[in-house]
Amino acid sequence: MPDRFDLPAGFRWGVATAAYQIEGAVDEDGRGPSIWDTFTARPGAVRDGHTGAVACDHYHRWPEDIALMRGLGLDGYRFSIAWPRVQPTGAGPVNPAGLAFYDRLVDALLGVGITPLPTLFHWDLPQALEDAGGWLNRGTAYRFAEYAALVADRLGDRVPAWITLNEPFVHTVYGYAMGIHAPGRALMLDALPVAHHQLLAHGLAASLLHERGLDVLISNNLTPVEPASPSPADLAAADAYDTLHNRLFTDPLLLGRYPDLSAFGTGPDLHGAVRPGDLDLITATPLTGLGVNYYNPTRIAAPTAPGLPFDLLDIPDVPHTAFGWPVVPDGLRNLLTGLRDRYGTALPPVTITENGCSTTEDVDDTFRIDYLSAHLDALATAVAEGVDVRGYYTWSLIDNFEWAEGLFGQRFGLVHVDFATQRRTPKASYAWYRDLIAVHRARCAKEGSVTSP
Ligand code: IFM
Repeated sequence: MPDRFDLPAGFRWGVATAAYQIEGAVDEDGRGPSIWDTFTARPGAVRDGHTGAVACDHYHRWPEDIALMRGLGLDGYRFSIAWPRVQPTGAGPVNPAGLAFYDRLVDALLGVGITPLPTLFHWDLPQALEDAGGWLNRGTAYRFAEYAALVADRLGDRVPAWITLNEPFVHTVYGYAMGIHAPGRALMLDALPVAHHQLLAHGLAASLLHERGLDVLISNNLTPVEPASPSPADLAAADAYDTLHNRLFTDPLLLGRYPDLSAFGTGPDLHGAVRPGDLDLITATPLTGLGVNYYNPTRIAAPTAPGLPFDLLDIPDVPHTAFGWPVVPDGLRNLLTGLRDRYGTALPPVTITENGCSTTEDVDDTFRIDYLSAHLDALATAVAEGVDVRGYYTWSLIDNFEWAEGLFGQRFGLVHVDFATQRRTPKASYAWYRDLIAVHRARCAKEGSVTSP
């Protein structure tokens, strides 16, 4: 069986974070309010009333965090840019102090040999845009493209590749359908236009990035779906869930059409959101890469109550993370080979833009090391089976603000953060990841020197 050391030469190693989860400094240097500032102020919305107002104080402590990344020997760092820092109301001219923060960050990363991989939207929509309808408003897609161009004009001379959106599935479902993330709208299936407007935003921004000679990716949370049994009812339910979680976003991006959404009570116009020509805009710029965020597979059964066309089940008899997510490393291999089988030559090279696990306060951090090593071995197997995967960014560099779960319960970091003192302490998985990267590189260099003339 191939293992992580068999990943190809040139494979890129990284870590990932997101602005609202680490930066803090929500009132500094002209940043405008985001939907997460509003949502976290809502009583009961976030565990223990936590907010991202300080989070990891990365806005001030970024040199220390870059030193931690340098210690890992990374190739790349995936972070997100806070739209409300750059355009406080989501429209109009740049806030120079906000953009300057990312300018300094990019230069400092490049100074230590780490390639920046920014995500333009990781859920922190400017509140002013939400007040105008948020992602239910088609105009937000056009505002996003303007923002993307402003940022690319400033950083594109040093940043070669860009991720437009992070996990539009999660933002649509948690933020607008169920209301457990910002902006806290519980619209259920009436949230479907949010999916289309995000894809439109991706397409519009991708063209502008491409015009500037930049590479474009999009990251979504994908899950292999397993039916609870081979019964026709469970198979149909699994197919419906797969359509919603995976194909709703990936089919338009790669095939230029929406999947059959009749199980969700809509045709291919997503409740009238899709206008003629939109799918051409979404696919106008071929993706340089598909960002895949993988955490766990999903087991699905036929619904036991009216409403949605599926029930979600737990996967028993496997370890579970602190979040209760089942740990199934081979799910990553299934997901990747499944993408290859479904999309064939339409599938661009894949980058794993998130993978990791939450624990509570760690002692020896063995759980995380086991999780990461098993997932990387599964990834190497998928690569050996022919899937083109170019890199792996583990979630996350440091413990951070885990959305509705707040600060303390779900720790995803290679580095522990004491949120009272902001002291960073590398965990055992930090040393493990550092050593893995070094050994993999050394092996590739040695093999290269044997085979080169
Ligand atoms: O913390 C999140 C991240 O913001 C998006 N992907 C999943 C992670 C863990 O829940």
